[in-house]
Amino acid sequence: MKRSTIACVLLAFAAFWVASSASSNEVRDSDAAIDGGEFGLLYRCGFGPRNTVVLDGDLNDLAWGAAPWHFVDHKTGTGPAPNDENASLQFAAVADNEWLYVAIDVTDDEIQNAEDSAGDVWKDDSVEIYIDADDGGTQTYDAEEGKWDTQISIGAENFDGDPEAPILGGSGQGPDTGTHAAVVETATGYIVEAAVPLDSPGKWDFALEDGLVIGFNIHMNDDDDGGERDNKLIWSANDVDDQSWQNPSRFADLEFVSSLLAVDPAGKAATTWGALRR
Ligand SMILES: [Ca+2]
Ligand SMILES: [Ca+2]
Ligand SMILES: [Ca+2]
Ligand SMILES: [Ca+2]
Repeated sequence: MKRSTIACVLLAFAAFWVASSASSNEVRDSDAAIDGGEFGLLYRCGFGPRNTVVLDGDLNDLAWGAAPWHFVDHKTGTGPAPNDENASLQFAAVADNEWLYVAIDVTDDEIQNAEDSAGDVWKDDSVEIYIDADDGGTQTYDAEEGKWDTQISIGAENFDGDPEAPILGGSGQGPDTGTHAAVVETATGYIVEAAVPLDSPGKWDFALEDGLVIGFNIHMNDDDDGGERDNKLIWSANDVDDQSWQNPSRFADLEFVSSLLAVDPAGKAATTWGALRR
């Protein structure tokens, strides 16, 4: 084989590798000391008193840097997009003593956030966080304290809004869960930085401990040209028919794992997550 031919073949392989690796679902453990779980089935969420996150749409919080991230590519869901630049996301979750924080870093090429609001925001650019308080996995939503199921919809209509009073939608009284959220536009899409209260009166009151499991899912709605939704991405591998909004058996799981951010001796910055038991 000529050298130029070999070079061409290598280039083709490299291009294929880059293309395929840029669009594959994966769990990114990064600096996390805890195992990140299993894509589409389990997210392992570190909890500890130092995990407090500032809701400002900036993901420079120490807790985000140490959390595992799950990357959802453009093909995963009931409405696949043409490529990751058009629609994809990565998310992470951490908890302190009061809140379950969820960060969703969305890649979206065209923002549509002015046509639909709150309960109809699934037709515009938006994300959805799902909680099944007892991991009951029932076929319909429970509306009983401790077993509560909910869908919390957060749209790009919240750009630069008040994080303590976001416009929310969702079934199972999602807007009444007490969830806060900051939503900001980025060069490649938008970021949602949300906080779901661990105590939502009448719905749930989580006492976090190692191994506590709740039902959990993340969705992304993508509208690029106005009107109806164009793409729908779904993290949970159980949700093959976009039924999470009314069927908790489609959710995956979130497991709480005790983890303290370890502070370096100078006390300036957390450098890693120590698997320190309290
Ligand atoms: Ca932040
Ligand atoms: Ca898009
Ligand atoms: Ca339930
Ligand atoms: Ca869009």
